[in-house]
Amino acid sequence: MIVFDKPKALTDAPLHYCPGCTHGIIHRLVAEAIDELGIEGKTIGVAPVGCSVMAYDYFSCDMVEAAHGRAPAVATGIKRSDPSNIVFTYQGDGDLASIGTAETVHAATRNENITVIFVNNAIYGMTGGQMAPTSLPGQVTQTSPYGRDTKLCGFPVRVCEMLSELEGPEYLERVAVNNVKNIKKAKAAIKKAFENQINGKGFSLVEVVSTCPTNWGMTPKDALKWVDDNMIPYYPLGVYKDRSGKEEK
Ligand SMILES: Cc1ncc(C[n+]2csc(CCOP(=O)(O)OP(=O)(O)O)c2C)c(N)n1
Ligand code: SF4
Repeated sequence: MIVFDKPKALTDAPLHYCPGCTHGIIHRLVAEAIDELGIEGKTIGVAPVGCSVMAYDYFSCDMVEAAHGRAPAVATGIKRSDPSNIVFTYQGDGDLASIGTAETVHAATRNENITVIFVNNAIYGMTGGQMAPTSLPGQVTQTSPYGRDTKLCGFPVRVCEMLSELEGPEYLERVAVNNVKNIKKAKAAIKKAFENQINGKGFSLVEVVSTCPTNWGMTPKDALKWVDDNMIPYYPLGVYKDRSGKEEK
């Protein structure tokens, strides 16, 4: 009897992520939601530029590759051309909160009926660990070797808080995947973000606080602790907007 298996919405391709990187966990949660909601045949994902650029090899649904940061605009086109499609984007923080800020804000304010999975690991992973808009004050990166100086580089962008000021979006929640309890909450949030789209409710974004042990210069275990000690205090978990559920932080 098989008690644990790969979700059907993931292909058999081995993931290329570094040891301890939580992109893989987030892929799995998205795939489980697709399986459980029975939407694989009509789901289209939009892959970003970043470490998860090859998401098109990992999800077994149809996938489209967007130019860096443009995934919400591409998803808008796919969804509007045939609203029976279930469309999700999967984006890192460099992709969504830096080069793609405009697309993110405008898709949210239009309340586009899409699902956005936003992976915040506080750094540019793929290109070798440069400072991201989400890098923490004082965080050492390749481009802030003495730590992020907020006088020089400004403060980190808190995407859920920023978007919650807009009237448009239906649902914004920040979750983490650094322990079992958080993974279970992340799964529920991701599933809800897809359910909202199925029910025609509109723009649903789940920010997942993630790890990059390679560019943080840590062991996988220390990276999970760093999420608790540094990321979550700066990026508090919770629901930031839920227009139908009326549950707001
Ligand atoms: C137009 C354009 N500008 C810059 C790049 C270089 N680039 C590739 S990935 C990336 C950052 C990705 O970081 P993030 O979105 O945080 O994802 P991660 O790799 O951390 O998962 C950058 C700047 C590019 N590919 N295209
Ligand atoms: S560089 Fe960072 S984000 Fe990219 S796969 Fe490795 S650990 Fe994950």
